[in-house]
Amino acid sequence: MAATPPPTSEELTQAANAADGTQVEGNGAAAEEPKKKKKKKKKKKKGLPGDLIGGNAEYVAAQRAKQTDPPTKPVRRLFKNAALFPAGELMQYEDNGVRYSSAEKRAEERATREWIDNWRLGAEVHRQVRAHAQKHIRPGMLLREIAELVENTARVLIDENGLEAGLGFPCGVSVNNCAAHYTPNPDDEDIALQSGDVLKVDFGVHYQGAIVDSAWTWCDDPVKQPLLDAVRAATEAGIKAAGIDVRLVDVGAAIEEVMTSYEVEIDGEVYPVQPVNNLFGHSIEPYIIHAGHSVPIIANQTGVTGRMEENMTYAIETFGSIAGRAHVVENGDSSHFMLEPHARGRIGLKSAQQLLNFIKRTFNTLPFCRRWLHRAGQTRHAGALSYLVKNGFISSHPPLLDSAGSLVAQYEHTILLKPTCKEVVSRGDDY
Ligand code: HZT
Ligand code: MN
Ligand code: MN
Repeated sequence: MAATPPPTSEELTQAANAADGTQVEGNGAAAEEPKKKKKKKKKKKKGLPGDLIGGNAEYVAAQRAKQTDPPTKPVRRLFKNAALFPAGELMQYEDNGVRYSSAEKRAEERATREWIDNWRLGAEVHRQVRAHAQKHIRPGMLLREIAELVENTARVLIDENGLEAGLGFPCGVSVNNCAAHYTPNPDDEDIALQSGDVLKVDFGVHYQGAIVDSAWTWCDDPVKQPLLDAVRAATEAGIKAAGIDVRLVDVGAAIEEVMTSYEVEIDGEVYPVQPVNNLFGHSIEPYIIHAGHSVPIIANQTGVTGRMEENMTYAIETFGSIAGRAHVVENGDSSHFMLEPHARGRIGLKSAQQLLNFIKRTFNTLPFCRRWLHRAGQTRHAGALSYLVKNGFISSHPPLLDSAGSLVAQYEHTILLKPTCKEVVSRGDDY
């Protein structure tokens, strides 16, 4: 067999977003310029990844240019049809292109095409929302304002519609030694972002249950930039290591190796960057943010067995810590809550039964926060909610804190292990 060099990730993505007559036929690009050349040639290019790919790069740029500033247009309506939603970054598996050029695998992928489009739409919304947030976040803003800026923009761009389309989970705005799962509660004291803070913005959007979960770290202090660089590089290493049949422990090892190759010098003190040893990435299933498989971020995580699987979606997220224990504990009032779908039994409190009914109708199994209950008119939910948590109908997810004085950074992407190639669906030009 001729040894054709396998395409690089960049070539793959370019191929996917390349101007290609087969991709834009009878759709957006054609709509852009009225048909001058009628039926030029109806060649079915047997290109890779064939008909599985998103719209071409020029078309995508042109549709993005139609968004307003601030963004107000639902992203879905910027694109002529779902097949033209932009692809994420396509990465070949480490198999010398066997899956990539397999007709059987391409056929399997075609069967999941609609799901891939759902993720691509959520990802494009995520990119546009975070670009807007990144332009506006500055010291002095309240964490509540940041979370609401993100969530309000995301609601509009995903064209929120009941459980069909909406937010995937509350926008986390966790600062410094808080690694994750802080979002303001309705009655929380206001906290302003300060210069030098290490802020993790972690939010999700979903379309028909396909949740895009992605996060970045904001910090305006250049001295701490190596911490952010370390975690971003570690997340990239995890993405690169990920693949069908790859052992989860090997993903953790790749992440730890890269993360620990960095150090940060602050005031003459040198701090090694350490992965937080009890945080994980996770598999994602429709309407389920944590579907049961955990992706370690250290080499020798206890209890981790098993491999990544074909057609599964994973959130690859890493957390790096300096000047602390690199270990988080649950601390403080919860802001993140989720229905326990299998909980059974009698509810002996009428207000709790009513709140549970509301939660099932409104969020189903998607995580929610107290601010979202409040804005939906459930302003006096505190007693009923704590009853539901105490009795196992609702799980609570408190803020996750490393030791006082530590600084934690996070980067996260959602990736699809498609039959022919992996897609870093939430990839943007920012991270
Ligand atoms: C749980 C509850 C929520 C999932 C990860 C995560 C934000 O830490 C196994 C691995 C929202 C998300 C989650 F309300 N968590 N990603 N983005 N949080 S997790 C987890 O609980 S369980 C990771
Ligand atoms: Mn997340
Ligand atoms: Mn996650």
